[in-house]
Amino acid sequence: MSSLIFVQLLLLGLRVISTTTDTWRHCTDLLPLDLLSFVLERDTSKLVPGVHMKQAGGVRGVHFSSPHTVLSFPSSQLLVNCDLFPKEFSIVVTLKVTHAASTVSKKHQDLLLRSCSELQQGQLWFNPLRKGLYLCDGTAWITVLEDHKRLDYVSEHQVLTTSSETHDVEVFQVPGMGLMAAMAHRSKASGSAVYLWTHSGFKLYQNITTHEALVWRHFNMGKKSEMDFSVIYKWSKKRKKFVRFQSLQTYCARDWEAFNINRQTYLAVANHRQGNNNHTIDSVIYRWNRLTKSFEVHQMLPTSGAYDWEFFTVGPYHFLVVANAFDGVTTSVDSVIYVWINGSFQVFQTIKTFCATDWEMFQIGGRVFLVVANGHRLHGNGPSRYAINSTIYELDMNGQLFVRFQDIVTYSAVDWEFFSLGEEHFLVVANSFNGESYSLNSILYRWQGYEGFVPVHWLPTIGCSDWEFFSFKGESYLIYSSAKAPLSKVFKLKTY
Ligand SMILES: [Ca+2]
Ligand SMILES: [Ca+2]
Ligand SMILES: [Ca+2]
Repeated sequence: MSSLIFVQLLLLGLRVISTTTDTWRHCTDLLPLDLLSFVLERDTSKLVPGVHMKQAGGVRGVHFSSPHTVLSFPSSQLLVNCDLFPKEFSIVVTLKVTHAASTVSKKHQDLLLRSCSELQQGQLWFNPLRKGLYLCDGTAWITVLEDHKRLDYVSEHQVLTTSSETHDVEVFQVPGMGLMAAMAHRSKASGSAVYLWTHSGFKLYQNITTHEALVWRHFNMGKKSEMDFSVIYKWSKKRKKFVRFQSLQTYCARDWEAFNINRQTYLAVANHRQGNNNHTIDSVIYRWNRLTKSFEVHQMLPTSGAYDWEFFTVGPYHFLVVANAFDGVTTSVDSVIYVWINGSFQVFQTIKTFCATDWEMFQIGGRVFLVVANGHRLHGNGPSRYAINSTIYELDMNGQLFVRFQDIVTYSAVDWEFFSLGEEHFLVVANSFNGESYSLNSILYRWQGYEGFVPVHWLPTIGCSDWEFFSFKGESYLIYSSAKAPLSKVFKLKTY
């Protein structure tokens, strides 16, 4: 292993929290030290066995082919006038790893991991595959530094046959039960269903026979009549089932968003359409009344073919953004971001969207982003365009406005899902239709800072209607539902 590593520089920068014990002193405020200078002779022609000087790309480095005892030196040379090893320290290592090193099999790596014995005690080992630095304590390699897990590839984990096509999937935890998925199925005959996560994947747990049902805080699909009801289901701890809780009048409800402001619970419903063509109607914010134990109308907000509500909080501010899809003539309509002021939502900003179907808010570092899924461009009786931009906006903290950050071409996008794996951030888009086919790729994008989101994986889907990310026992998954086939697929995100 060590023969494959070309060490260029090894520095020990000591930065220590000052602590004093009675007589034993921790080493503190030490200057950065060049560790290599302690083991290398100034005259490079007199190097100890197993050590060679190397030149690569104009940089000189040291090549260790085997550890040798003459390379050790007493710690008192480093830690002067103090007794205890520093509580905090950083080691800066610059390594040149040959191609062969990065292709060492994992099995070989594990063998090396196990070979820590008393002989190696105190030795550091850099593993280029795991990008980790380890210290042998005499029996095992203890992690000093290890890189966060990264997405390697995506594998199919489960193909779940469902009773019918599915509009929406929601994954959530139920205490005492585990991970569950609620799916809004299209067929009225079979209704919607709740699935429970098992070691082999999701298994049917409960059918919700009430057609066009809503599971509380989790999902809903509306009915295509002028007036309809959405039903709130509540998890019954005693019966271990979702039970009917409250019915609310809705108009082709497309989405429910539950949120809390000042310890009050609210529900926002996206009323899509009244009758066959009236899209400019009110959507409703409900508030939970603790006394009557029911949801009551709190505020009505005008919407145009509303598809989605997204609630989010930035510092002390609460925002609610609606995805407006259609006003009866065109899909080029304003979607509206509201901000909570004195107990109600007021317009904060309007953004032009094209059949907006989903808003997703996410944060990277201290930055706040909003991404919209644009479905298609349509005006009057003209043709529809499905390959259009969906746009990521960033909140400009100074200007206090969301500004365009990145355009991404999507194909009748119906959902964006943001998730993080270790230090990496991803967006996956549900592309549903390209004008000819429902069989097309959903694309996984990785955050690359200045470059924005860059496509990294193409996942074949059929009539994709929704993506959800979830984690279970340290493993990460993505599930998608299909509006065109009676199946859902679970993908496992393989990391290294
Ligand atoms: Ca929503
Ligand atoms: Ca979404
Ligand atoms: Ca989703």
